[in-house]
Amino acid sequence: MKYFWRLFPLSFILLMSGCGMQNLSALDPQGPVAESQFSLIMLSLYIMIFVIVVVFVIYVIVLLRFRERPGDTHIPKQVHGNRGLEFVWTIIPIFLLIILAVPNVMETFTLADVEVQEDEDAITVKVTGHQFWWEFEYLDYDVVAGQDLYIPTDTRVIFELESSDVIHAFWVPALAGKQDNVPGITNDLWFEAPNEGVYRGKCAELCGEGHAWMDFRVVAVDPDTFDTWIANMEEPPAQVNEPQSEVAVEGREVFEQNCISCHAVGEEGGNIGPNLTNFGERQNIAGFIEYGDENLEEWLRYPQELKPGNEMPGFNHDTINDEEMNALIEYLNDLKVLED
Ligand code: HEC
Ligand SMILES: [Cu+2]
Repeated sequence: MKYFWRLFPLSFILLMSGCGMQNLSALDPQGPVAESQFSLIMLSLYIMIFVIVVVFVIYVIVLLRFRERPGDTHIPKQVHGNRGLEFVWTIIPIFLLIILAVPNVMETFTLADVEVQEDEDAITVKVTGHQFWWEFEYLDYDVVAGQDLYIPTDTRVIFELESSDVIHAFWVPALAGKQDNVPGITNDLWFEAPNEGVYRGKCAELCGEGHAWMDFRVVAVDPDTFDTWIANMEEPPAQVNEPQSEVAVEGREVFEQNCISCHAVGEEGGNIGPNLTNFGERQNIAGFIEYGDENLEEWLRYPQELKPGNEMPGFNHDTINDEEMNALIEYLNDLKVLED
């Protein structure tokens, strides 16, 4: 007990900071899907609070009124049962369950019916879960992106969820509930983001060693910016195709020798790892490491220590020396499609 009280403030703070974490909360719903799911959560919560209050009030009354008092030897009258009471405590829960079930079932069917959501402006994105990163293929365009999901605001985005290996789950708490990515099956989901901003997403199904770091970002931008983004991802601007500085040109060579079999930039490259066409605009490396030169070098040299079990090999000093590493990092930093 002593430890409980000592740990209490700590766990409380941890709990609260978890809730307040920017845009990673289902309790701060954005857009129609999250809002309707939130109202269902609140409906269930109110009903549960009502039940708890009623039960506790009756419990306390019974405790106080019917307890044994000193000197009182009276034995209450024995009864076999009470049909009226049993009727009441069967009917009330049935009634509460109906109040809970009707909107829940209706909303579940409405949200699951993705085809109804397909209007002219809707865009479709195929989301493939990989151990331990996310691939976003924009089916209306010729664009594949890794880790950062750019979407236009106030536009319906329909997702086709798939997996290349094990079961993952696509979850952006502020925008919608979670949905599984199952190998061999395509699951649907849709949502809409009313406001510009960054919404954090997570893999919500234990999928292996690196699962806890399988984070991604949803970047909601205004529709014009989105169009520019799409156009520039399809045909990257000069700085991506032809590195500007001498150092970056050297970096591009290092990239072509070591990385291009797994990573694409523009049209060229493999797809074992995330597409890096707009890597310079990430806020995180591999979904969870703060973006920066030192961290990037750390990732390129020791990816297995940072995210155990992921599919990227490390590059030691014999493979890529310090000078080549600096050039490579300069090249990667320049991979931007929205800003110069
Ligand atoms: C065998 C395939 C393979 C090779 C070769 C490879 N990578 Fe990777 N890389 C991956 C995979 C897979 C990931 C995703 C790791 C994860 O997050 O689980 C990744 C992730 C990354 C990331 C983080 C991407 C993001 O969106 O945040 C960067 C940056 C990166 N690699 C750069 C490089 C560079 C530079 C090279 C060459 C020096 C290289 N990689 C070579 C497979 C590879
Ligand atoms: Cu996963």
